[in-house]
Amino acid sequence: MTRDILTVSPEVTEARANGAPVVALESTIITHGMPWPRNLETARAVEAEVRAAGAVPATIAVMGGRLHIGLDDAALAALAQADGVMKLSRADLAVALATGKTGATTVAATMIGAHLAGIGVFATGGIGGVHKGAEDSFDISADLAELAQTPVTVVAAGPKAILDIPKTLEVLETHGVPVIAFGQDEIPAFWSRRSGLPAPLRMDAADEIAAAAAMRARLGLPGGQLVTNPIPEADEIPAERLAPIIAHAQSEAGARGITGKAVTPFLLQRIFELTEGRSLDANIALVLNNARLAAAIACAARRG
Ligand code: PSU
Ligand code: MN
Repeated sequence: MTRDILTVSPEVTEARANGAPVVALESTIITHGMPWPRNLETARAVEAEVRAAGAVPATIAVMGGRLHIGLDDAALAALAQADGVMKLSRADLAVALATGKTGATTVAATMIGAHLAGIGVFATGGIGGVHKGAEDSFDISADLAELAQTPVTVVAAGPKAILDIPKTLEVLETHGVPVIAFGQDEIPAFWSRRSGLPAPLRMDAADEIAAAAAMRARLGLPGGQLVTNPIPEADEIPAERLAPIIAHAQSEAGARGITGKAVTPFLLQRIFELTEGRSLDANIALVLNNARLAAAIACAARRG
């Protein structure tokens, strides 16, 4: 049914046919989340990390009117350097495909692609959430509604500190999305291990996370799970150090009238500049860490 829409790479096709573990990866982090050339280096390193952990990586993107599940190195390199790539969320996916555009998938659109291809585990850096000031802007990422309806386990390093983390947790709870902290009692906050907020749920083992996803399916509950995996200690930036930098970037975004899809990329770029690149080093370390955990969950799901 989706054969005329999806282009599944030979490696992912083979893995799916053999029931081998596959981990989906998003592409917006490559095109809108990190600067060239470290975006490509990171995309390659994340794929290598998934392989080293015994799973097959499937980076997802829209190219030439098709939804690609698994990119070869040439496609990855082209995407990382392309100009004017669309940032695709649930709302944009059909338009981009129908009009032959090139687009990078956000967490929401990557979940849709993964599910269409039968992939149940996905690693990223951070998810979108409720932005600070959302009571005025109504800026709430479509990633949250996607987690409520599409059955994919998403491994992220927690909501970014540019978001309103308590409100993000409230929206997820309202929508019945399990928010699981891996190996600690507190929700991690992306660049920092701690947020000061207790996690709604805690799990300590990849096989239990895989079992929980399977149990959701048995119960007939729609939607996925959000696994928040703390950044390794050696790579974290303490929340106190980042807070004034984030506040500064946010007031600039407000003064320049940045809204909608442009907000997250603008803030990430300014925080990169204001931390002299430290935020990017941390971002890369946490994505690799998430790739390892996602691969372990995918391997456990296969055994389960
Ligand atoms: N986290 C990152 N870098 C990113 C993003 C998240 O570290 O580039 C992207 C993801 O693709 C996420 C999207 O789905 O930002 C959220 O965008 P918005 O807030 O516009 O929904
Ligand atoms: Mn938004």
